[in-house]
Amino acid sequence: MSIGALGMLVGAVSFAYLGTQAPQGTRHFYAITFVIALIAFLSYLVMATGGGATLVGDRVFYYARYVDWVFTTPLLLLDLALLALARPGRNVGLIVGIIVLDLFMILTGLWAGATEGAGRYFLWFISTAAMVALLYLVVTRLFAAARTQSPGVQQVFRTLAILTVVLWSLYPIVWLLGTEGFGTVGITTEVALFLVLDLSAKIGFGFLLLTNRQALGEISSGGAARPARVS
Ligand code: RET
Repeated sequence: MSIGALGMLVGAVSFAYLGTQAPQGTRHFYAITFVIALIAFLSYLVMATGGGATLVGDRVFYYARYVDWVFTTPLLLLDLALLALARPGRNVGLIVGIIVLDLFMILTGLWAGATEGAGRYFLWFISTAAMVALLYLVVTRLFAAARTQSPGVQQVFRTLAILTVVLWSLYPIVWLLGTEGFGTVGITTEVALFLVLDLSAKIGFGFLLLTNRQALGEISSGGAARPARVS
């Protein structure tokens, strides 16, 4: 957990620094991604110091993860949506829809993790169904919208969206294998796996986005080929 806290801190500080050199009109990407890393840092710090966990039956349940995820996953999706949509204001319905599915996924996941009996697998299934629906929206609607953006933006969007689909799909699998699920792997392995996923999905994602000055520069110069309107 202290490795997680350190990794997130390095990310947050780097994103804040990169933000001081943000191309005009792209500051919001730096701000959102900085806040993601900061929230994750605080969550890992709490867990590293022995907090954010409780006993469910005879297993230790780290609810601090879910507090982190409930704030950071909508922000990650917002980064993706703002990248894909040339006119986010015209697609508020789509953005809200994706975020509502995401919150539903995290909250039913939290409920599953806090449940002792076999009913937790049903909640896991509901949560995973919401994840599939939200990733489907990302792959269909956001990909379509991104096609109207400049080549650099399209490229970085595609990379980040694929990274998101792949990494996010691994979370329910780790959950099932770990102590909340079948207990195939112990708590140490579970913590390590979530750590790698969290660092890749937040800090890896952030670096790929924020160091791509060419794509961000195209946004700042209004480089969209055609304003997107998907509905
Ligand atoms: C849970 C368990 C129940 C089923 C599903 C889950 C999905 C979690 C996801 C988390 C993503 C977190 C990220 C964090 C920050 O980087 C809650 C594990 C579907 C997709 C990306």
